[in-house]
Amino acid sequence: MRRIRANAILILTVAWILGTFYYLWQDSRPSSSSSSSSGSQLKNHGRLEERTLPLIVTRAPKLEQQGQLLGQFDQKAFLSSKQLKAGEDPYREHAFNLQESDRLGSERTIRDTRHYRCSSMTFDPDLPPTSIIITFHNEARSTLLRTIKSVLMRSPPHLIQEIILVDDFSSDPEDCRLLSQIPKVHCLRNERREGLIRSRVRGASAASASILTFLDSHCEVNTDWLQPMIQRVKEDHTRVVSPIIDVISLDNFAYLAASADLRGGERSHCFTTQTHLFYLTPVIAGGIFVMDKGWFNRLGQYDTHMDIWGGENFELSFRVWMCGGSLEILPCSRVGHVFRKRHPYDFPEGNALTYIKNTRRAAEVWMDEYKQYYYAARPSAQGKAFGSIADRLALRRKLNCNSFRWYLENVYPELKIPEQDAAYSLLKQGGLCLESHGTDSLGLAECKSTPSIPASQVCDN
Ligand code: LR7
Ligand code: MN
Repeated sequence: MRRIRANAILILTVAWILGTFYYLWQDSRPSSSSSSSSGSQLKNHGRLEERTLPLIVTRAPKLEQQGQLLGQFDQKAFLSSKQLKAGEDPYREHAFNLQESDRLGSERTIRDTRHYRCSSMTFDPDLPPTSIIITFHNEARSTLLRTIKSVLMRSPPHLIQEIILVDDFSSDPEDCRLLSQIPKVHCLRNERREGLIRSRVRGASAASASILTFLDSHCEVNTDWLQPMIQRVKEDHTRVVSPIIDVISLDNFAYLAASADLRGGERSHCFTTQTHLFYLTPVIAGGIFVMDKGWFNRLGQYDTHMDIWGGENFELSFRVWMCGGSLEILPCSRVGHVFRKRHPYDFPEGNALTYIKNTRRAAEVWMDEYKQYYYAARPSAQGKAFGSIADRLALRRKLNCNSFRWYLENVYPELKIPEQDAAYSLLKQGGLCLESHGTDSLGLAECKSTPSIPASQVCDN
């Protein structure tokens, strides 16, 4: 009798140990370094942790599929005819390590950086297709081709209506011509340098799908990046949605997961709708987003008097919110981007003047009496030319948009005003701030000031 009892206890103990192991294994399966055990219930808490799937990678398509992906396009010839010469500085031309990028070739597997629960999301079977718009000026061939191939490889084919490249008067017209040989890819070449803002408007006008997707020319999209964004825009065409932007190292091209808490402007609201999780954000980084084409046009596309680079993301962000739309970041959508420390291309009017012109236009049209904080943060902008804004003011009246005060009170109540650094924090892109480097250059750098919102407030409603 005693022996039976001892056996029973032994069996129960073993079962309990096995059960505990199984439970722990289940819970930590996708996790490499989970710090909290309570916050993992995405459905209950709406909070994402940095849990990733180290063993599951996004697979490259098999060789036979590649032929179909690229059609007549000869990628070997395309890449090999323009490689770094021995002894050349690999950073000189593109402000990233070209040698490393070329070494990677036209594609690679990358880690699926999403929260593991994202992989069980479901989407409408009848999502509408999108036109992908990529503008580029003297982009490296290997990064540009990886951007295009990642889209073709990691998107459901029926969702890609076309990829529209806009070659912003790059030195070598062959890039544009050759890439057009890839099925679904069209390339429009500007006859003069226009800058990314007018180039995007040109691409958007040529798009035949009802949904527009903008990408920089040195990105790699990750697993199932597109469906969450198209789903949200399909449900409400006034939503403008962005992915979480992962970092591709400019030195070794490692693909690094960004924190799921990183969002434009520090807005701290996170919501779940059954399975679809999103953050509202006051500002988007600006390069990677999905927007309904009709809504893009109705809202006035972009301010086409802005040149080359900069400021258009603030202008678009203010306009979307103030004129009846919303901005979201979707943590289940991930896209990698090569962040650089300097611009590798020239600004015909100079870097600083161009940036001031663009941001002055945004401030003058949209910021009302709060533009004083912009000028306080950037005194050198006073008196600099910014052209006529009559058309944009007329657009604002026609669309009957809300005031900037409304935007601050309703979209960004966390922003402290009128502190001296208020405008400074308005000019932030995620964790990056605008900084001046010397007299004639502006760039994005890690913010020196700490954000005004404590991290603990992030996304725990
Ligand atoms: O004259 C130009 N013509 C162009 O077509 C200058 C640039 N470009 C292209 C360029 O090839 C690239 O594809 O425009 C794109 C953006 O230029 P980058 O990559 O040199 O600059 P960036 O990465 O700093 O760009 C960020 O800020 C810009 C401000 O105008 C735009 O909003 C970009 O879209 C934006 N990029 C992103 O948001 C990507 C994610 C970064 C984050 C967070
Ligand atoms: Mn970029």
